[in-house]
Amino acid sequence: MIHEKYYELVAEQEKLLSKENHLDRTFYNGIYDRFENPVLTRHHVPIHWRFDLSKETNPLFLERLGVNATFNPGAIYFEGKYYLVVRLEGVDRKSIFALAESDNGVDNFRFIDTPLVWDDIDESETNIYDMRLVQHEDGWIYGIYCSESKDPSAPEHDTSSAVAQAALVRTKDLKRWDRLPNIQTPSPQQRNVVLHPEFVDGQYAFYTRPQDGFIATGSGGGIAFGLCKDILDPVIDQEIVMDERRYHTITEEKNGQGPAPIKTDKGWIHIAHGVRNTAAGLRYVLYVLATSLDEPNKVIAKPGGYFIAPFDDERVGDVSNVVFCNGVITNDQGEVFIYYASSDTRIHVAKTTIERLVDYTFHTPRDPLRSLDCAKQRKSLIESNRSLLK
Ligand code: M1P
Repeated sequence: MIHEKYYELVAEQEKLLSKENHLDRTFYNGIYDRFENPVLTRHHVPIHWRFDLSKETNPLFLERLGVNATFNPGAIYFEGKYYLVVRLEGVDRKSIFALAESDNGVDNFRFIDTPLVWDDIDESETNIYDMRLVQHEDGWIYGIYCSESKDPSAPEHDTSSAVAQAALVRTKDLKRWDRLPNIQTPSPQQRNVVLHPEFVDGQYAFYTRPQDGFIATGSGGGIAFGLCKDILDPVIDQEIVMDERRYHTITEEKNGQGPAPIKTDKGWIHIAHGVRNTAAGLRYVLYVLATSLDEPNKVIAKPGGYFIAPFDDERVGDVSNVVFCNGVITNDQGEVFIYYASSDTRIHVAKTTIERLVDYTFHTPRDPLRSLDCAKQRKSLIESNRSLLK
């Protein structure tokens, strides 16, 4: 027999799930729109994913498997719907992947089926997160995610050192997933590995992020690019940095590719994250760059500064002052839905168009890298505007 409290909670939750999400009219930059509400929070997770509904085994109706956060989703437009593969973090700190769907991409997202599972080929794998979903021209949908294990070389008293690797799964229907071997690179640690959607020189192409340590990239210089002949034995022999991190910029501490790049007439547009250190800890923002259509590792445009930064309430959460994006969807009308998480806690959408994104990418001035040059850059904007305002 189902506990009566279940129906009360479902009715209450339905008000949240069916709530329309409207544009946030208090925000304007012309580049993208924000929405009033997050698209997914832990409160959207179905009641029957958290509670034992039986009155016999759960007479007090206690939550048995709580959820701490929903964030960093991979995204794909599939058979007319917007899908997110969400990083769902339990109260036990482990992240799992859960599929949510929506008809319009901005509201009414609902978790469906059950969390995703596949063959368990690596006993040491402890945590999994941040999936990039890529519809590749070979016909498969690939999911590349971070697979984290305890560092086997850490001394016994060290219970926090970890090793991050890039794991690979693929599917044709978002239901059945095949696990492929982990991607091997020359780097001791990897996160933010992303598959390019097209073959390059007849090979699979990946954006990687070489790093020496689990948190700090060490000698890892930025977002890199590498090729792999066989996706069933994914080995990348060489990683060449294409977008380096840099002193006194938004990428001073580290950076990483976000979702797979968006193809436009002008070039591949990449959304990435940049990290700098502050007295209050790391600050994560999103930035944009474009690479050449023929050479997707050749940067041809890079607007200065950040594209999206933590805004108002987004600043606060489990890991405050963070925005992170690993999912974007472009629909047939040229609308672009950028799914980003704030402070490792909840998921938002920002909406733009290919036209606006191209304009932003190719016409926003680069970072001049020095304060006096920044002052001259702004002075020249003001002076040309003054002549119009006269
Ligand atoms: O806590 C902020 C982010 O930290 C990591 O980002 P990066 O891979 O750039 O080091 C990831 O753990 C990411 O999931 C998280 O949002």
